[in-house]
Amino acid sequence: ITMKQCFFAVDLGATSGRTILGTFTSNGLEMEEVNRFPNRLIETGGHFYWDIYELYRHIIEGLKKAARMEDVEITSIGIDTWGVDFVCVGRDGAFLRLPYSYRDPHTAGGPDAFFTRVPRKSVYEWTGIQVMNFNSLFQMDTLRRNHDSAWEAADKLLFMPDALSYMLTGEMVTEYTIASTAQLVNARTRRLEDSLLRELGLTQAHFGRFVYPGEKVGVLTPEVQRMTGLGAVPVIAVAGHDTASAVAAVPAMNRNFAYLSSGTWSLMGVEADVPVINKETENLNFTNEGGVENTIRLLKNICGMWLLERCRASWEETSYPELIAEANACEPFRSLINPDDPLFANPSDMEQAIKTYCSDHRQSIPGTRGQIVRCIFESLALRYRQVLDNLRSLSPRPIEALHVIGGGSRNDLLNQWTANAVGIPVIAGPSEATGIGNVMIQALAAGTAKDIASMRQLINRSIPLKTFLPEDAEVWDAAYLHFKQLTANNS
Ligand code: LRH
Repeated sequence: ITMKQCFFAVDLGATSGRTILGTFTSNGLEMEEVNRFPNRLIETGGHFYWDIYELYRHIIEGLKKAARMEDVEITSIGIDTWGVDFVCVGRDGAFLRLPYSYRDPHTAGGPDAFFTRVPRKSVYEWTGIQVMNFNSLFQMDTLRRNHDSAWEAADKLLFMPDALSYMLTGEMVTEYTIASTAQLVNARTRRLEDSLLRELGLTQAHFGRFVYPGEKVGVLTPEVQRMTGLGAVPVIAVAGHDTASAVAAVPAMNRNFAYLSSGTWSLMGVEADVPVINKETENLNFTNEGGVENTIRLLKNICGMWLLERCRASWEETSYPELIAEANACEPFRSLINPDDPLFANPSDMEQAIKTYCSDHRQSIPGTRGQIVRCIFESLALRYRQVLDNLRSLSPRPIEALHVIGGGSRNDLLNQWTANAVGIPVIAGPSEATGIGNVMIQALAAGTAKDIASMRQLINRSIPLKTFLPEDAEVWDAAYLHFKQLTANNS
């Protein structure tokens, strides 16, 4: 048999994870899922954690399965995860506690506490990162203020993708994209910002070797080799931040586009060559995250499918097609929410939180499942318009199309409503953009691929995409006016 040269991508989101084999053939890029597993918040003792050991076990299972495939040769492995969370590592190299989840409320008020010591303006000028309670900067400062025992004993801090790469290789790195979204990187020097580290009582020595996407972390430890049946396969630091990996895989033929990476979060933005840090981006609270090939992702976090994921959990995980059909059958624009209202950050009952919001804002209260889902989708589409309008004035380039990528791009109804709301064509797919971006960086590292632009064209040719053209402009314009009133005073 001829062996297929495969790249093994580990892609972990806040609600699910998967491992994928990617390979280049004459037909373009082929992706095959190896295993898929849930990722859950664990609530105990008043806190929310992630089970990193369970995630590691699933990765080992995936590697074992891939090792047994007869025609597969694994060239390298790359890991990307959701942003901002990290593990404290002790002097003996062991993890000190399960990592806190960014949904843990302990960071409430964290930014303001930090800004009493360092002006908000300086923090934004250095990092260009959107201020959110859960940014690692504020998580770390919260642990410091609380004299958290794991924090006080920590010798090293490893972000999620780097921590998992460490479990596989024994090597500690700090990868640029994941450190950037943490709000610890200076957007211009592209290194950890010492003035911020100092305020946290840290130095560069508290972090692993600083690497950029495409650099090698190390090779599988003898322990992992024994468990999986693989050899000394290299682990590559891909774009460790899932959003950076996803945006690398936008199948755009030119650069006049905006993207919407649609998963638990909706990340909407444009690609820039240099950070866009000014009064306007600061006031609108836009972020400048470090991306691949020296690009900057000028974007905004929008609460995304989290709203629906949480409702679904209390609806016995009713299938998406069923919920979408129910929403489609309901009356339009009956009630709207601001998806980014703090009420929705981590409520114990999402359905109730949506009802409460509607009642507080003197609107009809959605009663049925379809009404709830319709309210979520219409509100998201209108929020996308609001953010895209802002982006138009901030973007260095014209925006001619919106690329929707990630799991949420499979939702035809929401894609159509998004097109209606934003008034430009929506191009949907690939739904596995994050995994594809992960594979792309590994292929670049291996020399199999030339650059991101040519890879994007290859994806465009090898993956079926769907285009949605705007309709019903008047109805959506009217709804948008209503939405703007509802969300006045929010950015
Ligand atoms: C999306 C994401 C996003 C972060 C959030 C914590 O998965 O990485 O970019 O802001 O998770």
